[in-house]
Amino acid sequence: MKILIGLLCLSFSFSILADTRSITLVNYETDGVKQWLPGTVIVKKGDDVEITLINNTPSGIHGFFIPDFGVKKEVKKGVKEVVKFKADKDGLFQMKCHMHPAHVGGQLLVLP
Ligand SMILES: [Cu+2]
Repeated sequence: MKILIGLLCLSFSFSILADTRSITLVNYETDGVKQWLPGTVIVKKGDDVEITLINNTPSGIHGFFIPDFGVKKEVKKGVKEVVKFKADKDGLFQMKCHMHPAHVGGQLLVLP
């Protein structure tokens, strides 16, 4: 009986883990061009998404903003930040720095 309960708990844990997508993005700067890399994040609709952000640019603080999911975080150089959200709609969505518009662009693809 204990083995059966253990197996049930184990399979339940795996089912939770299967729905969580974790990824780390690093902000690099080359010749004045700043980019969160990888620049495209792909998840599935319904996933719990956890993105760790590391700012490695010499120019200092930059933002990470996904307007369609209400994600907005300022990331200081050398300070790791984590954002979490539920990918509750499918489509292609913009990721960008909200502090210095028109740079640090990227995209979030949520598969149906
Ligand atoms: Cu910026």
